[in-house]
Amino acid sequence: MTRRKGADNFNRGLNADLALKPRLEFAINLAKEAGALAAQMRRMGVSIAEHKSSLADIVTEADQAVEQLIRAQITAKFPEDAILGEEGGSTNAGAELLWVVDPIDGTVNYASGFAQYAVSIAVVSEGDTPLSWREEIAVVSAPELAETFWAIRDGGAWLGEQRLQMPAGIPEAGALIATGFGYDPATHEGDLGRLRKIMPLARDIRRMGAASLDLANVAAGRLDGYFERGLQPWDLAAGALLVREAGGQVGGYRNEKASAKMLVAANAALFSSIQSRLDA
Ligand code: LIP
Repeated sequence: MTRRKGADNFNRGLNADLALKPRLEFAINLAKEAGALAAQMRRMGVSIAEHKSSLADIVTEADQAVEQLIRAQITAKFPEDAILGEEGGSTNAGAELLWVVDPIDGTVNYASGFAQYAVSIAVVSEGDTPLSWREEIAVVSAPELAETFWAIRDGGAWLGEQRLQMPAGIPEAGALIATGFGYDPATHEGDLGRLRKIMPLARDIRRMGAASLDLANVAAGRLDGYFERGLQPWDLAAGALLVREAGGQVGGYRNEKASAKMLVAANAALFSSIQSRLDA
């Protein structure tokens, strides 16, 4: 019964575009396989391979190995598609469909031994930046939380076989809101100033360190909202579709799209309140 239910959910979760159906099933299985590799490498002990924008901005051997696995499998299965990944840049630019990959989102959590990290894979069309693309498929898989979120445009957002639908309104006790801070200490004063503006809306704040899981938790109704400046395209691509397909809104500052400049995700009421306060 479970298998039939799962298959029904899967088919119900597909939109009309049949080019996406094989990519969705493939992406879900690939994200789970990649997550298992990340978890296995951590059990064996991983080291920091390099530092990027600052001493705090790390890349582990697992980030590199997991992205290599993901790239190799996408290229083998869908050689006509393009890939944009956190560690390997972009390939096959100009293709109709672009895979946007964060091999381990929440790298600092991963390196520190926390379970809050995820493999984030999205397929987008019509552009190669968050300001131009349209998200088609999303998978966020957290191996050590045993949760895989997925979505397809116009086909809903799902946690495994459970359809996700965000609650409306702002809780009377205040909203549970997540945020994050960049690796560059020079940005912290501004980030804290924006947090100060949002705090009157919140019952409490969470800083969990993985944007894709913050967005997945908004889609699942565990968080009421999330905002963060400085996100990379691969941090937000999959999670943004999860939130929209669960009935939420994703954007940047008022009348702007989500980008490194700002991302805001919440239901309509809280989304508007957060944007108003950020503009103040
Ligand atoms: C992380 C994001 C997180 C942000 C961190 C970092 P990474 O991505 O998921 O929301 O606060 O600064 O950018 O580097 O772990 O892929």
